[in-house]
Amino acid sequence: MLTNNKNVLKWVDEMVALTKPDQVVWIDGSEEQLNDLRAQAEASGEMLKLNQEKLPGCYLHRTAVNDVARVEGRTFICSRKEEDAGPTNNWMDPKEAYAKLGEIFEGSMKGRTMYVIPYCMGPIGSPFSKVGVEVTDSIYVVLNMDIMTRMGKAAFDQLGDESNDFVRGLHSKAELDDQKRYICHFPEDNTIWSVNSGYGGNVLLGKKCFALRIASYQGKQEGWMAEHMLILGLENPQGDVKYIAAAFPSACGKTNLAMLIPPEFYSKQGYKVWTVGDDIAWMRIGDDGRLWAINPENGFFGVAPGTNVKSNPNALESTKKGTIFTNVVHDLDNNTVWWEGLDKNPPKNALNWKGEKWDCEAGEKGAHPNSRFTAPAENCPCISSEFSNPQGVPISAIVFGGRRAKTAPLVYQSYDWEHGVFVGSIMASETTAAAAGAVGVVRRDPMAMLPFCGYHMGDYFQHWLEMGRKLGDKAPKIFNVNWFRTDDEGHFIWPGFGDNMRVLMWILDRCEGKADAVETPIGYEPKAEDINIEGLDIDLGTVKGLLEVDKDLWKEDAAGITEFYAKFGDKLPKELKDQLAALKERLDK
Ligand code: GTP
Ligand code: SPV
Ligand code: MN
Repeated sequence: MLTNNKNVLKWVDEMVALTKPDQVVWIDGSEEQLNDLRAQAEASGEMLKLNQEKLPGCYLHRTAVNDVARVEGRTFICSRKEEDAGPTNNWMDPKEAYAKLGEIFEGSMKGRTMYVIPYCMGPIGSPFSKVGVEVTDSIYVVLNMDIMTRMGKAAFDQLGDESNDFVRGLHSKAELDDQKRYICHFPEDNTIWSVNSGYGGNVLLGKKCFALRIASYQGKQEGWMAEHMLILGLENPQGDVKYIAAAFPSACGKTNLAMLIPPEFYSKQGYKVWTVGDDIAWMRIGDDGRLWAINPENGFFGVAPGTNVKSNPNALESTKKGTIFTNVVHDLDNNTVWWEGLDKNPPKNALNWKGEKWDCEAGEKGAHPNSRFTAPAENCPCISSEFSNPQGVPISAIVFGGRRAKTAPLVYQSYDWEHGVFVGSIMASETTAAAAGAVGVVRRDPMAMLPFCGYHMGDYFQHWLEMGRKLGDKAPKIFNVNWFRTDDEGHFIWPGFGDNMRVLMWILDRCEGKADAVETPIGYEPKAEDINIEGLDIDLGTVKGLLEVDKDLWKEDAAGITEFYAKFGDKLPKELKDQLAALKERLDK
C-alpha cells in the first residue's frame, strides 16, 4: 500500500463501494507504472502515440464530440447554505448533490479500473502546498495529472499518516452523457465530485476545481488568496527581477504573457522574462509583509490554436516532448499534430479533431478552438529559477485584463488598493471557447474568477479589501490592461504578444516611482510618449487612441456595473459601492 493514512484508506474504500471497479491501482508516479499505462492507453485507442523522433513522449487524445470545454451551467458549489455560494454560482444542496450524483456514480466503474492519484499542488515540502487525492477511471486523467501536478508517493509522504487535510476528488467518465454531467464542489467537506466528462477543465481536479474553487474558499478561511493569475518575472539588465501577477479570463492571454519574448529593443539591453506560472497563483503575506506567490501547478494546459513560433515560441518549445495534445489535427503523413495558427501549411493528409478525414481547403476548422496541449513546465525554455521555490516570489504588481473591443484602454493604474479591487471587480470580457456556450459576448468577470470562485463573490471582494488592509503600504500596485481593442474593421490595434512587454515596462516603472502618469476619470494612465514604440509600425497617435477614455462608453459601462452590483445586495462591500459612485461623479464632471 502506498500510504498508511487511515483517512485516505477509509475514503478510498467508500469510493470503491460506490463505483464498484474491477480493480484498484494506486499511482506511485514511477516511470515504470506510467509507461505501462501509456501502453494500455495506446492499445485501447484512448491515446495515439505520435512520431517519437519528432515528438518524443508525445501523444494525441480526442475527447467525445459533446465534451470539449468546461461546462459552467453544470458546475455547482454545494455549500450547506445557498447564500454561501452567492449569486454568481450555481448551487445545489449538498445532501441532494451527493444523492443525485451518488446514483450516477453507483457502479459506474464496473468492468473498469479505478486509479488512485495522490498529488501535491505546489512544490513538495512547501508550507504553502496542499495535497489532494483523485480517484478516476481514466488513464488520460492519470497521465495529465502526472504533467500538471507533483503526482505520486511524494504527495502521500507530504500528507503524512494522520492528517485529514486533503481534497477528496472523485471522477468517473461514466457514460459521458452530457445530460448527466455534473461538476460539484463541496467546500465545507474538501470534496469534489465530477461525472460524465473527460475534458481537462472538468476532470483534472487539481486545477480549476481544487486550486481555484476549493482553494479560494480555504484562502478566505485561512487568510490567503487563490487567483486565476499567471506569474512572471521581469529581469532588468542589472539582474534584478520584479514579479507581476496577472488575471485574465480563460483564453485571454495568460499563457502568452507569462512566456513573452521581449522585443529586440529590450532584449539587446539585457531584459529577460521568466515564467513562474501561466494560470493559477496562490498568494500569502510573507514574514516581510509583502505578498508572495507560488504556482500550485507543475505544467501548462494551454490553448493550442494561435500558438506558433512568432506568437509564443516558448510554449511551442514546451510541447516538443512529453506532451499530451487534445483535440488538435492529426497529420497522417508525419504522425505529428497541427492546429489553426501554427503555420501556413496545414497537412493535406490529415484527420480533424473529431478523427474524421479533413480537407484544409474546405473551410472547416481542423482543430477545436479549445484544443489544448498538456506540457511539463520543466520543458519551458524561460521557466523561472524560482519555479519550485517553496517560499514563492514577491509580487510588485497585480494586473487585471480582458477582451474588450472598445471601452477599456491599453493600460491604466488604480489610485490605490481599494480602487484596484474595484477595477478588478468591474472587469468584463468577451466569452471564449474555453467554456461551452456562446463566444464573443461581453460579460462581467470579476478578477477573471466568475467561473472559479468557490463562495459568495461579495465575500470574495471583502476578502480582497481585507488583504489590502493587512498589506498596507507593502501592497502590490494594481493595474488594468486591454490588448484587444479593435478598429472599425474589427482588427486588433495593439500588436500584442511580445510587444505587451512595452506596457509591462511602464507598469514596473510606476511601481518604482520612475514614470509619470496622467489622471483620468478611471485611473492613472501613461503619457502616450511613455509607451515605447520603437521598432513598431504604429505611431504616437495610435497609442493616444489606445489610451483614450470615451466618457460616453464609460457611462454606459457604469450603468452595467450598477446592474451587476445589484446582484450582491448587502453583501456588496460599502467600499465598492462608494467607488462606483465616485467613478460616476468623475465621469459627469
Ligand atoms: P486559459 O488557459 O484558458 O486560461 O487561457 P489563457 O489566458 O492562458 O490564454 P492564452 O495565452 O492561451 O491565449 C488565448 C488566445 O488569445 C490565443 O489564441 C492567443 O493567440 C490569443 N492572444 C494571447 N495574447 C494575445 C495578445 O496580446 N493579442 C492578441 N491579439 N491575441 C492574443
Ligand atoms: C481555463 O478555461 O481558464 C483554462 C482551461 O485554463 S481549463 O482547465 O479547462 O479550465
Ligand atoms: Mn485558465
